[in-house]
Amino acid sequence: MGISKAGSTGQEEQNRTAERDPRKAWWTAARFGMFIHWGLYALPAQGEWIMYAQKTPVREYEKLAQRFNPTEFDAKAWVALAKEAGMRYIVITAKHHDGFAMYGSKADPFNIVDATPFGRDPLKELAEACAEAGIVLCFYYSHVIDWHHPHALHKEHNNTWDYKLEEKRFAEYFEGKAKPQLKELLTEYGRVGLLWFDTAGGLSEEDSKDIVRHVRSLQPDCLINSRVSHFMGMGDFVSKGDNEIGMSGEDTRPWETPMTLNQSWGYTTKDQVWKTADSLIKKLVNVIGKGGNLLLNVGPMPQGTIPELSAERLREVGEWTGRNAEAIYGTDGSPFPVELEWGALTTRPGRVYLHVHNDKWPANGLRLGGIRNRVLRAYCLADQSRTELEFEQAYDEELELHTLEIRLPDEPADQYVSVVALELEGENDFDRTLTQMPDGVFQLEVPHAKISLVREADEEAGIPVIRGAEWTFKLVKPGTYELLLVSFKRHDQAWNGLYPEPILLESAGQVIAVDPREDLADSDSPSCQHPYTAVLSRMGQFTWDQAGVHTLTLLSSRLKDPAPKFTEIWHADAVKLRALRLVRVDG
Ligand code: H79
Repeated sequence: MGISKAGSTGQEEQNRTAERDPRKAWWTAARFGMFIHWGLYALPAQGEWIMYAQKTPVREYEKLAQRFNPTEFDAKAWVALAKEAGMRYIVITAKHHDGFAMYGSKADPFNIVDATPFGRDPLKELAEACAEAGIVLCFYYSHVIDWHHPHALHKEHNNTWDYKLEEKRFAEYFEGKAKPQLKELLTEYGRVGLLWFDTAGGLSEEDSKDIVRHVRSLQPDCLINSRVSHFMGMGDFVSKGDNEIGMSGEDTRPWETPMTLNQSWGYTTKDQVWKTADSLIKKLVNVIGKGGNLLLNVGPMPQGTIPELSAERLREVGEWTGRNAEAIYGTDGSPFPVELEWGALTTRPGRVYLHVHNDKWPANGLRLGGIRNRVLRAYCLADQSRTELEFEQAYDEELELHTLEIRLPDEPADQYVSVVALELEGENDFDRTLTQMPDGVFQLEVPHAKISLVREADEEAGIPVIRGAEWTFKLVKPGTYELLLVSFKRHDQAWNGLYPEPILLESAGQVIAVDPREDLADSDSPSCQHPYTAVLSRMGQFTWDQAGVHTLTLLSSRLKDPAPKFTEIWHADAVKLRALRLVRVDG
């Protein structure tokens, strides 16, 4: 019996090849970084979009600089906190959308050295502190949006209260400010690990390529994120949407999730919705288990310190990353194309690490499919005496199924997430096909389906394009399953109308057509956070009498073009169709 590879294996191969790219190796091994949003906007303390939200005239906004005097800024303390959290790189806003340079720029006097009483260059100080501590320094640079410069032009978010759109000459901004400032950043601060661009809406393909060439000519090893352009495939790695965690197998290139600790980037007194250390660790392992990086944000205060509520969370995360470093840095994501209900999985040659959520701690042992190697030893990483855990391996010839059953200790060994390390004999050998795990729910993720066009859009009639997702999967436990559609819904959207037509499901001669409802909220999903909520819709039931390979198709206009030409991250989708979850109803 064989099983088609459902499109996933090729992508994973490419991921591993990319990780071997020596330019990117430091970054893919680093896994965890600190994002810092700091600028004049820290003073009004309502986030980095305040100038735009309040249409503050440039001359007014500039007055903030006269009051910006972060005398408590201590680069070494920030770098020490990043290090303590287990973060291996820092990305700081050298210039955000407000156009204010947080370093001494000769290209534009609207900068921290020339326009504030502070007069120091925090990026210089950070560069020194980072070099000393072995942290890689990187810069965020808003290359298209600039509300201060009269000629900056974005597709959507422009300063239209001071300047007239029709009088803008983009080249004057691009050649006169953006490129010269990038040159300063790439020539006066030593090695820059990566440049983190944002919101490229409206930037032509030619200008996007020009920026990439510009960066490469100054520091060839400096990595560039995909948001340098809204044309697909540019840069060295994929930035997921803000606070978006990638799905298993979704990206063929290395990727990173930029994420907030609360619900904001720049310092704000309004937002006190903080993620707990528990949920941050679960999100971190969810990301690295899919092969991604996590870039976790802090928004320092106007006097130059990182808010204590942020710092205390990062220190708590750091205790965990310190104990579990072996299961984090330099690892690969899971070879198995499924979300694991109990947590996440990472690997390195000769090792598999099971990141088990303590609140899902399996009392009767943990069962896992797909490891073909003989397991030599199993133990909890947090257990300093490395007490060996009992385990058993089995092989089902008919199903070609390798299973491992581990007897876990009665109590979790670590805080929040406990890592079980497995030592393998020989070279890692995993079954990467889409196969049901022996325990828990089975989720068919959209990136692991073959997507095809079912019906073209009829724009006149207002009918959207319908696509089909076809999964080929190996079912291990035959029986009747409840089918749950997994969607991420944007917080500001009403459910009605998000799915414009019924969803059609078909497998083994069974057909269901249902308008998905907002039946259950999945508040426990580590891969979903504000501004999205995970929603489950009950679609009905299918029965499969036989174990083995089956196919299931899903038809919806919400299935996206698998090879789009553009990304439009500044327009986050109202709803994201993520997966179909199969829950066995008969025990
Ligand atoms: O730097 C952070 C954001 O400021 C930036 N990306 C992260 C890393 C970002 N730029 N644009 N966007 C995010 C999307 C813009 C969303 C908007 Fe709005 C919706 C702009 C206006 C309405 C969010 C809500 C910002 C202001 C109100």
